[in-house]
Amino acid sequence: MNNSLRIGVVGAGAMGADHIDRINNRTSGAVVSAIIEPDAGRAAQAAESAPGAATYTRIEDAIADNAVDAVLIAVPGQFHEPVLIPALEAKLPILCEKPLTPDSESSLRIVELEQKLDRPHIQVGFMRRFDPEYNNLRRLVESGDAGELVMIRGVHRNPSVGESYAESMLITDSVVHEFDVIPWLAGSRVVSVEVKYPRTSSLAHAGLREPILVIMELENGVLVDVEMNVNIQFGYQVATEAVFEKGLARIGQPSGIQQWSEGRFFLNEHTDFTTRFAVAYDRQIQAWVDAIHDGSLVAGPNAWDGYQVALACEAGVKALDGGIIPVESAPRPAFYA
Ligand code: ISE
Repeated sequence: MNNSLRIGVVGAGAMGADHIDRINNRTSGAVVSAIIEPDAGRAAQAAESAPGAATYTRIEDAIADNAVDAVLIAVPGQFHEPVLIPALEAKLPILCEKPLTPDSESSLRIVELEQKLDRPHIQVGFMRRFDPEYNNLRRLVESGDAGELVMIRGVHRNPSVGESYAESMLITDSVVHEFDVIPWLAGSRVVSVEVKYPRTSSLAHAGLREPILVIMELENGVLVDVEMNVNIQFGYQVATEAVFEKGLARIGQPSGIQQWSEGRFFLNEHTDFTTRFAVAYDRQIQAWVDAIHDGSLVAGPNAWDGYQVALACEAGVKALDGGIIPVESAPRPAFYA
């Protein structure tokens, strides 16, 4: 492999276009060599921002042409498996946007297929693990300086969502991130999920009962609550308070220039996830590219983590109808140690 890793980006929607820009303009050691996108208009538009990249409608053709050294999958989750399979069969390193696949059965199929290779090849795009504040909080948990972690209180707030955002997406599209990052922070897996409903926001469209409060119990006894709110209007906010035996830690608070003007005090808040997690996205892709260059191939959440998240999401979707739903899993195979 030469110094410039040739990446094929599958899907040239908003996320794919964002990754193409990131790879070509803010990542060292990599270039977008192919755009795989069935929509001709989108493909042409994306190609303009990726000089020299070939366009394909099928991943199989890019592989057959030997046009890619690695694959970044940014199509919607229901289309991941048909891309993951040929990419794995070609033994290519893969970064797959979340979720790995939409359900645990298909995620398990991917995990089983991947285990036929010599080592993990799939990194899942849970970018929060690359956010500097999450990194600091994890270091605090691991250090034990504040004593044992006892509880995690989280908020995940989006300004608004479109009519196509179905109720199950509160879990599968949004809380999916907490199902990855919380076990990683706390060093323990989710064993049960419960959902509670406060008053429903009148701003939620018909058929969407939200906000919700998601309660997770971790295997080590840490209790977690997450307010999931997709119509908060004022901006985008993902914040966490960790309660330790000897104190608290908070991340995700608004920061930056403080401004006093016309009898008011201002501190800007984010308006969407692309700015809130801009640094995390850049660091995630750079870490992945570096891992491919050094042969470790994966520098973050792997396919087993993606499978664990799929199991938690299934429990979460069931919990939308009430009850405390257990999350059961086989132990992590040594392959993913
Ligand atoms: C979106 O798909 C994301 O992944 C964002 O990080 C999340 O905050 C949002 O709720 C999802 O819809």
